[in-house]
Amino acid sequence: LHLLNDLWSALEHQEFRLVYQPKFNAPSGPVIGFEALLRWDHPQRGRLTPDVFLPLAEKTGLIVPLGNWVVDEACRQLSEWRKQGRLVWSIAVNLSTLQFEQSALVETIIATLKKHDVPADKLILEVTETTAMNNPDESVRVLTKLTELGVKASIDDFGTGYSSLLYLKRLPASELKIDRAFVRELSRKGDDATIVSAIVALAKTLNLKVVAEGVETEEQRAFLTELGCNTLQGYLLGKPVSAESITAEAYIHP
Ligand code: G
Ligand code: G
Ligand code: MN
Ligand code: NA
Repeated sequence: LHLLNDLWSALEHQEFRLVYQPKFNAPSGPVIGFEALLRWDHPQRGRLTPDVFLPLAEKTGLIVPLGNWVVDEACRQLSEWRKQGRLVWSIAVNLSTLQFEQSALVETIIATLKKHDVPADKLILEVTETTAMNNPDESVRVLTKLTELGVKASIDDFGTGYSSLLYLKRLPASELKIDRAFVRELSRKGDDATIVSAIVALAKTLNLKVVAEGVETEEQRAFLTELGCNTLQGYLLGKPVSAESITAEAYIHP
């Protein structure tokens, strides 16, 4: 398809953008940071979401330079916010499997933090459970290096992969993100509530924070808080928006 040709030039032509979705302390606490989410402003097709082009980027290897651009741009934006006094905010970026497994990852992250003068503990790397468990020994090794520097790791889409609890215990992550699938149909009686409780109990045992994503209703917000989730993210609380509109909206917190 043409999309494949366009993909290669898109990075050079600066067609990629990041939007930012806020993360809040449960149940209604301050914004603690943002997740950066990639968009492609295609000159003919308009704004494209990652499901349309990320699989192509993975297959062609473009994901490595593109992923490096995401980390760079997110850190640049965070340093801008820090200059405006938003010193508590963290920034989370999603890493694809190929990006996570590139040999230069640790060096690239260190160089990017330094370039933008961002403290390591304000950067969260979101790695899906599936990525983390693809080569678990290597994941433990890489995440240990990164967390020793202060960088935080988040296990994304948790509950959709096949985690070895033995490895999960050894992974130096700081949070689990419960997949949206368990939040979507959450009700006080159903299985999903039991699953969320079990994930929260597991996280507590492993000393991990729990993030619930995909929070769309007040009922979900209240129940997820009751179940012990620490952090909430979802359309109810804030959609992904441009950096400009975050500055304008001014989520004001010390
Ligand atoms: O933003 P949206 O909800 O459309 O994201 C769809 C999927 O794309 C999610 O699984 C999300 O984690 C992933 N995604 C969004 N931005 C990035 C990115 O910068 N890098 C990688 N690897 N995945 C991303
Ligand atoms: O896999 P990951 O958690 O990185 O996916 C993030 C994706 O989820 C983003 O593309 C974002 O647009 C989407 N998202 C965030 N909050 C909600 C929500 O409340 N409902 C739905 N349907 N999607 C959401
Ligand atoms: Mn994510
Ligand atoms: Na997720």
